[in-house]
Amino acid sequence: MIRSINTLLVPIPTIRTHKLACTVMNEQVLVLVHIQTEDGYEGWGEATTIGGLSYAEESPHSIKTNIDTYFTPLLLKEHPSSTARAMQLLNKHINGNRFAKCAIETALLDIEGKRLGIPISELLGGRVRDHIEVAWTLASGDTDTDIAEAKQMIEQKRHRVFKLKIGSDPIQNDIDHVLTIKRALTNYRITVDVNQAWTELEAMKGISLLQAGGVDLIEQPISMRNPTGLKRLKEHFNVAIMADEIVQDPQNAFHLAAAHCADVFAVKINQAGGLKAACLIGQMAHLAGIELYGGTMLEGPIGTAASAHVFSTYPSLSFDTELFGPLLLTEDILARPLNYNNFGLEVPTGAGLGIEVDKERVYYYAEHTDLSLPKASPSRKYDTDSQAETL
Ligand code: MUC
Ligand code: MG
Repeated sequence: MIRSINTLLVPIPTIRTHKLACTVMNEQVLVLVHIQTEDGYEGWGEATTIGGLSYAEESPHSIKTNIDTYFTPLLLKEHPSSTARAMQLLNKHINGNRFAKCAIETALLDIEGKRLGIPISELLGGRVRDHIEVAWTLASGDTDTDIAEAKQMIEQKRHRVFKLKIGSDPIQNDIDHVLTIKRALTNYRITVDVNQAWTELEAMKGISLLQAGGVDLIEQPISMRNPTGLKRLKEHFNVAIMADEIVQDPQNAFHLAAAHCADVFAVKINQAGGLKAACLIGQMAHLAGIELYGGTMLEGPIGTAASAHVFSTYPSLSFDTELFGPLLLTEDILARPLNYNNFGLEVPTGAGLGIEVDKERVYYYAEHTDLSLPKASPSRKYDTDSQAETL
């Protein structure tokens, strides 16, 4: 039986400025859920998002408020006897709130795995890989700094796939930036993430230049509200077009997969609404012949470990992952860090998430930081509603 559910906001500075089309980050606010049971088990989950409300519809503050006000009383009143029943209860009584649901499900699966003595990957159907390749995102905002950073990562055998965040500058400047980096790293896979910043017409121009320059993958170039535009781009270009923000819960992913709106799906556990939902999306995409990529909301080690368990079960993961979130942070919250080596991450093998959270440190950070005012300032230069379209 669940005894307590605590939701903690833990702000951690990033190792450098991280610039996306929708926000500029100098810290990441981890949203952590800590569940304890009457019989002495405890589990952890994470619902971290990017840039307050600039990326998704749930913010760190709304996630905490909604868990404390709605999720916790419901779970403590009904006492569901398993993770599956708990999620069914939450889905029946609570609309949306996929990030919050993901954190609760992760913590409950962590407990279930510990109780049974098996890793979460095995509760999700079983892993088919123990090591997953991890891309690094170059987003310092400066081309030379990005090239130096990439070369250092290659030398350290940390990463050999690089994703560039573009979309906040004029298209030609972005293209020059990307192609300069591609020329400096000719033998390495270079991808770009536009985070919805282009119109379809801008995307036609931008992608043709990126394709000609040898870029390997284009992520979410246009609004998430324009699925048929994404399909048109996918059909027009040979370079792989990846859907990210547009891939949300399994039902919406089903429609996207059935309509073949993209070559690749980036799956994120929070965006999907949980670990089982993320597994379902992966299986569905695979059946529809869509390639898979393991995405991140720049979570810390808890969400990253949970994601690794999910991605370890995918029948194929041909575009690898970007589970580098913990490496972007100046502080760790685990007693022993996740094991990054040989250009990737080892999927933890211990019971549950297979990690040990440094509880004292996490509670100390949560209690000693003033988070009364959001720090990120949204800066979208486009209006997603103007391109609205229903699937
Ligand atoms: C996104 O849009 O994919 C992933 C890497 C990164 O730098 O930002 C995230 C979000
Ligand atoms: Mg993306």
